[in-house]
Amino acid sequence: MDTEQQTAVIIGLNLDNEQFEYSMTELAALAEANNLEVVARLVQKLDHPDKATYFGKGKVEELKMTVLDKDADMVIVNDELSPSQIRNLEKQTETKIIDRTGLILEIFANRARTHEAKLQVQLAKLQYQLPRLHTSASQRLDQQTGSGGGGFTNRGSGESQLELNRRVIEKDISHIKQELKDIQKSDLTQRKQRDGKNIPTVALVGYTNAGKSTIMNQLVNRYGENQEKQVMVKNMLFATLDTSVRKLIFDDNKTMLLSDTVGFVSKLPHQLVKAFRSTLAEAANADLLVQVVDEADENKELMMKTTEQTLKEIGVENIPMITVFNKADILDEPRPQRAGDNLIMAALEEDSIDELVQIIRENSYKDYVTEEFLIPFDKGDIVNYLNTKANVLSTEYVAEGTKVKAELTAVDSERFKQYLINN
Ligand SMILES: Nc1nc2c(ncn2[C@@H]2O[C@H](COP(=O)(O)OP(=O)(O)OP(=O)(O)O)[C@@H](O)[C@H]2O)c(=O)[nH]1
Ligand SMILES: [Mg+2]
Repeated sequence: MDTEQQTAVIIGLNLDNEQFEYSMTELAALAEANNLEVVARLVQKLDHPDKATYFGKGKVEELKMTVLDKDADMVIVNDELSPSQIRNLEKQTETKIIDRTGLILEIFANRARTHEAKLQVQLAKLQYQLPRLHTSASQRLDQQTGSGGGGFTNRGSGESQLELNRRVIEKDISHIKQELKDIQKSDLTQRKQRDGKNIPTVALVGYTNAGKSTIMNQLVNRYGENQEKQVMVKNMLFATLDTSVRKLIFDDNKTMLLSDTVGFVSKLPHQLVKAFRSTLAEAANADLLVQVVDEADENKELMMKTTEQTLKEIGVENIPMITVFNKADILDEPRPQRAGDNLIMAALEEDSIDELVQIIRENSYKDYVTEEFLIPFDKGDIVNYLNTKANVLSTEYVAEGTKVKAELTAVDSERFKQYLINN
C-alpha cells in the first residue's frame, strides 16, 4: 500500500468549450479516483493549443512555479497530448506530465479484476504507448509493457532500440488481440444460446457512479434466478469494468436477462472504447436500454449527452431507451414519479423499484399474447412447460384433456398452435 499520497497539479486549456468547467471538475475526480491529491488547478484560455507545449509560454512558466511552490509530484493535463508535447512540457517544467487519457488508463488498469478486463486495459495501454515511444536510442522499453513478448534477440543487428521496442509492443498487441478473440468467441456462443431462448435482454447504461450496479442488485435481490449473485457497488468512478448478466424471473414466469455495464465519462479515451467494444456489445445486443442518470449531479445534462455520444461511438443505435433519474432522494424530490417511459427514482427505495420494473416490463413483453389451449392428457410435458415458462391464468380438467389459459410469447404460442382452442 502507498505510504504517502502523491500530489498533482491539474491544468486545462479552455478553447471556449461549454463543457470546460465540468471537464476540469471531472479531471479532479479522476485524479482522486487514482488516489492522487490535487494541490492546485490552472487554466488557460486560448484559440488554439500551442503546437510544441500545448499551453502558451507564460502559462508553462506559471506551471513550473506552481509545481515548485506546491512541491507537486506530477502535472495532469485535461486533454490527450501529442508525445512531443508531453516531452517538451516535461523538459520545461522538470516534472512528470500525465494526460487525461493516461490517467484514465491508469484507473482502469488498477480496477480491472477479470482476465478479460485486464487484457482489454492492457491492449488499450499498449496502443496508447506505441506512438509515444521515445526516439532516443538509449531509451529502454518500460517493464510494464510486459506479458511475455519477444525479447531482444536482434540486438546488435543494426536496428535501433526504438525499432526493437516498437516490435515488442506490436507483438504483444497481436498476442492480446488473439487471446481476446478466443475469449469473446466463447462469449458469443453463450450469447447465441441465450438469444435462441428468446428472452428479452435489458442493459443498464450510463455515466460512472450513477447507480447502475445498485439498481442491478435491487432487481437481482427480488427477482434474480440466483439472489446471491450481487455485483459490486461503490462510491467511486469506474467501480464496474466488466459486464455482468443476470437472469430475472418475475412472479408470472416472465423472464429477462439484465446486464450491468461499464460506466462512461467525458472524453473516454478512444483506445479504451475500442478495447471495451466487445464487453459493451452486451448493450449493443439489448432489446431495451435503461439509461441511469444521477439526478443529483448538476452536470447531468452533459452526462446524458456524453452517454448518448459514447453509445453511438460503440455502434449502439436505434435501441429503445428509457431514462431513469436516480438518486432523487438526495434532492428530496417526489418519487417515484413517472413521465411517459421516464422515471424519477431512488434505487434503494422499494416503490421506486416497483415502478421501474413496471416500465421495463411494459417495454419488454409487448409480443406476449393470451391464448387458451386444450392439451391431451398424454402431453403432460406441455402443461409442465406452460406452468414454468408462461403466465398461467387458469387451468381446468375436462374429458379431453387439460384446458390452460395462459399469457405467453408469440413464439411459444406458435409452437403449441395445434392445441389452440379457436374461440
Ligand atoms: N443517495 C443515493 N445513493 C445512491 C443511489 N443509487 C446509488 N447510490 C450510490 O451511488 C454510488 C455509486 O453506485 P453504483 O451502483 O456503484 O454506480 P454505477 O453506476 O454502477 O457506477 P460504475 O460502476 O462506476 O459505472 C454508491 O455509493 C451507491 O450507494 C440512490 O438512489 N440514492
Ligand atoms: Mg457499477
